[in-house]
Amino acid sequence: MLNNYYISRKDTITAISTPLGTGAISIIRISGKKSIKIIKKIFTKKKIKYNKVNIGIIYDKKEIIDKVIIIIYKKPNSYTGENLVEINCHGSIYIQKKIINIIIKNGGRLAKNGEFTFRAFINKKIDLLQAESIYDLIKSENKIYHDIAINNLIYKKISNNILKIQNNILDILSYIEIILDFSEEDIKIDKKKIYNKIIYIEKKIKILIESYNVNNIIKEGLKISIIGPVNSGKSTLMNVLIKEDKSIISNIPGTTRDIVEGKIKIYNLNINLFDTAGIRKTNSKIEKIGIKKTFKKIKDTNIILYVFDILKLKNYLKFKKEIKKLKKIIFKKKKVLLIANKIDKYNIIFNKKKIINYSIILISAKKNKGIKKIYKYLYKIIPKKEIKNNNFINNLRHYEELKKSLKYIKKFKKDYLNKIPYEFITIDLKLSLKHLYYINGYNLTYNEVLDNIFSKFCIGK
Ligand SMILES: Nc1nc2c(ncn2[C@@H]2O[C@H](COP(=O)(O)OP(=O)(O)OP(=O)(O)O)[C@@H](O)[C@H]2O)c(=O)[nH]1
Ligand SMILES: [Mg+2]
Repeated sequence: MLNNYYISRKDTITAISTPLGTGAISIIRISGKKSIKIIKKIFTKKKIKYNKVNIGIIYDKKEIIDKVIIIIYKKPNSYTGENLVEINCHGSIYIQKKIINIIIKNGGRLAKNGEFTFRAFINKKIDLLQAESIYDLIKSENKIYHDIAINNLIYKKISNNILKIQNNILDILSYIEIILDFSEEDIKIDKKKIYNKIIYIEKKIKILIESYNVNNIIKEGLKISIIGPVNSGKSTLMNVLIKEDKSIISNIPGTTRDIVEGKIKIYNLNINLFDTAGIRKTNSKIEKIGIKKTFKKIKDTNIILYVFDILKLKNYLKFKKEIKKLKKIIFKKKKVLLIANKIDKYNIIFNKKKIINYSIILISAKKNKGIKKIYKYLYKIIPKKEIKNNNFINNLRHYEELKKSLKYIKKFKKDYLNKIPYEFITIDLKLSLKHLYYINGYNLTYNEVLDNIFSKFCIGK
């Protein structure tokens, strides 16, 4: 149901902006046209200075309610972009409620959830991404979440990216408009210029979409599955990596059944390792369950460490075929590192660095040889730059909108290359733009999306 923030945006709103309860002080806000008039009615001081601290008494008719400090921010230089009053009163619940009641009696209305921030957005003080990051900031409980919110709110990293893409789409649209206004003979159409812009837009959107992964990695840690045939040394490797004797090791094939978890840190990033049941055909009911668990786990991981006996490389062509098959049924699009284990046991020379696009390294888990190469590989694939700059999409809603935007850009590109007349294909360009507007809120008419976003906030924000 719509909260109708938009319809009632001319009202003067008020709310307690600090948590409701007893505290040393409490802050009450009033925003809107009548806010200054209301405060003048209930506050003793005749001469109130703007943007300065004013100390005085709040009265209800003749009854003294509290000695307070008020600050008046004149529009547009306030949080909401409207005339805004902040009352710092003592934090008794009685005082807080009383002051709110007096304000309402004098023409204010109780604000709805997030209505102050909604006004900031509608008055163009902040864009939608910033509004959402204010919510994230309030909710942030640790440094990571705090940093992400600050980056969107203060540095506007994602906002700026989105804006750039939008401007490029607008460029193409206006160029096409000119083309349509004139006949083709009258102007020289720079087809290359349009095409380059399309490619640029597509690339930029794709980068943003992919960056959503970084968000998951930072929040949930990097998930790595150690998989491979039975007895290949997966559990041995796991224990070496976590420097702990956690997973049971034995020369009996099919030792590991339940998934064993271990944690390490690389580049200050949490890495969750999962030692899994070796994959083979088996009649054991329990082992079968273990193998099923392995397959399920793989789906949920970012990286696969595929451990196998180096002996397998003796018959390279056969092994390559095996990997091809694994790629099709298990690896799919995941990042995979091939790990040939037990170099201490078998003397096999192998010089290739890759097998069908997968990096391969040679180690001995038992003798702790070559383990550094695994760390090196992991370090290399961690998106360090994005993590360092906190430059990534962290909101599922934005991610979904970007995917929609990309879909239309792709469609436009295809039709453009197929020389379908401009007047028929600009619609896709406009749709692509529309979904980007849904992210930063530009040119957005009031709708349920906005309602959902702001109603998540608490009252008083
Ligand atoms: N020589 C040698 N033996 C190893 C090496 N790594 C593991 N092994 C031995 O290989 C056997 C199997 O090791 P595990 O780590 O249990 O192998 P796994 O892949 O976890 O086996 P499952 O859990 O049964 O699938 C054990 O006897 C290990 O000591 C290695 O680098 N060199
Ligand atoms: Mg094992």
